Amino acid sequence: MRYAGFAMSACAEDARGGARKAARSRGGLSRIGVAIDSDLLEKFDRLIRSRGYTNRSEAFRDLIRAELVEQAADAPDSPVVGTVTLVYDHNVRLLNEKLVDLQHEHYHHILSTLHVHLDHDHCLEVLVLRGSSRTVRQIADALIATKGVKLGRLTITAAGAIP
Ligand code: NI
Repeated sequence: MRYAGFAMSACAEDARGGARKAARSRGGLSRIGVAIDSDLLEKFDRLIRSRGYTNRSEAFRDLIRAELVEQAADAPDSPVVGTVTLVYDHNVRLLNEKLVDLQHEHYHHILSTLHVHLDHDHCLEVLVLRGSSRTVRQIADALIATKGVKLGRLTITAAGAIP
């Protein structure tokens, strides 16, 4: 076991003003110490370095936030914002019409759409949806499952305050 030194890095970072996100939170900044296996810590350091983090505290806070948002979005009635990315072949008969019909059925949940003509055959669409977690997932599933849609992905984030 090795002491990971989160408290120290949090202090140093604070002095540089890098912890603005945390400092702005209502509760102020708490400093904690975390005991962690050396092997696990090395893996964690490698992971966060590969993702561009320059200190553990920021990575640690972002991981906690992501878990909290994910847990909140698991509840079907939670208000969420979802981003749906679709790639489809616009030559597939009636596909465009089907996707547009689906979107108009749920127009009050669709905040914005972006259409990019990827190449001669393929279109990329990005939709931003807002609603309950259940509704956003249902709309996304219907769009992604439409015949002719080659790739589809939904990313959900909390619609309210991010912790
Ligand atoms: Ni297109």
